[in-house]
Amino acid sequence: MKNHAEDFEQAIQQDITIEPKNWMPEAYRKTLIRQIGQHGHSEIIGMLPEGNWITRAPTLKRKAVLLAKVQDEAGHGLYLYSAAETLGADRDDMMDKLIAGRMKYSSIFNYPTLSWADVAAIGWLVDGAAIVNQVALCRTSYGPYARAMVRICKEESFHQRQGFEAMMQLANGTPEQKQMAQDAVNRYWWPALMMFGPNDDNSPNSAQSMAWKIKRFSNDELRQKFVDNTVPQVLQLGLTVPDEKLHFNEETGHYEFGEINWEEFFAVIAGKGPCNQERIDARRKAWEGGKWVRESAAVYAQKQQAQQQSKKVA
Ligand code: BYC
Repeated sequence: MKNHAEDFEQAIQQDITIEPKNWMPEAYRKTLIRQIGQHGHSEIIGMLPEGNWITRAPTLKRKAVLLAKVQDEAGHGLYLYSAAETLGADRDDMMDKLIAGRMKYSSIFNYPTLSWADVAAIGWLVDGAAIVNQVALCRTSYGPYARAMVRICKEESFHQRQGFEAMMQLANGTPEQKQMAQDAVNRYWWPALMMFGPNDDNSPNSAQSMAWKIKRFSNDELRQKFVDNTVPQVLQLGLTVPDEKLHFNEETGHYEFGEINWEEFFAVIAGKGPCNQERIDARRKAWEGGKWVRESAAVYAQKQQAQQQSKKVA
């Protein structure tokens, strides 16, 4: 009889998804809990910069759309936490680690939303970058993660389109509105590129995650795809990319771009970005403030269970 490790390897080679009840190497489980947990935290923390503009959206329509988008992100966080739980992770423990700075979330959400155009830029650029990464994750080797991604990607594409549409209105509006749109691109372009993680030769987790088919493409491959997709959109809006080195290479068919400020990236993921403290404080406040709700729900569930059991006995 073959051993578990061989069955696991064979499933990976044959693109058969790994399911919660299947045997898996401990390091595979840990890597997934790390990535899915961080991904869930990113969705939840990601509600904050945009949530900041719900009361100040310029029209009722924009407010309704933004409310729905922010609620979608909450839903994504919950699917992802559930997917992590299928691997034996504990939600309270993940939340404690986030608040204590022992679990990461996407660097992008540590930048402030200074104007309405930033909300449009997040929808267009940040959700746009997230889609490029997440479409690849629809084929990730762990079944519950791959299936969560399918629904998430559908919602993210709507987010991306509404962001582009909001940006288009600003770019075609008054000179002040166009300037606001350009300013948002100037501040969000590089952080959006950083979302894909460090360069391949500086990405400690990539080789193993690619071998296990958790990741299907490398950080640099996905970043390039995002740049190639997005530069024509910036040009279509009549805006510019804040990168003097950006140019199209006719031979390769790709845009070549300048060097990312890696010092800034590593400072942000080490907790030293412009809004890290504010984001964690907001999560801590929500987590502590919601304690009585979680406790009441648990007591209610226990009572319901006890009542059902006593009915069965009777
Ligand atoms: N930010 O070896 P590497 C959204 C960390 S939310 C922070 O390449 P890996 C949305 C990395 O974790 C979408 N940390 O790692 C929500 C690792 O540290 P640890 C969020 C980063 O895992 C609301 C170290 O750097 N998407 O769409 O192989 C509103 C070395 O990196 C970042 C996801 O979470 C970063 N940008 O690859 C709007 C996608 N980059 O853990 C929109 C799922 C790297 O060893 N995640 N690090 O301490 C992934 O695909 C992969 O985890 C990454 C990194 C490509 C991000």
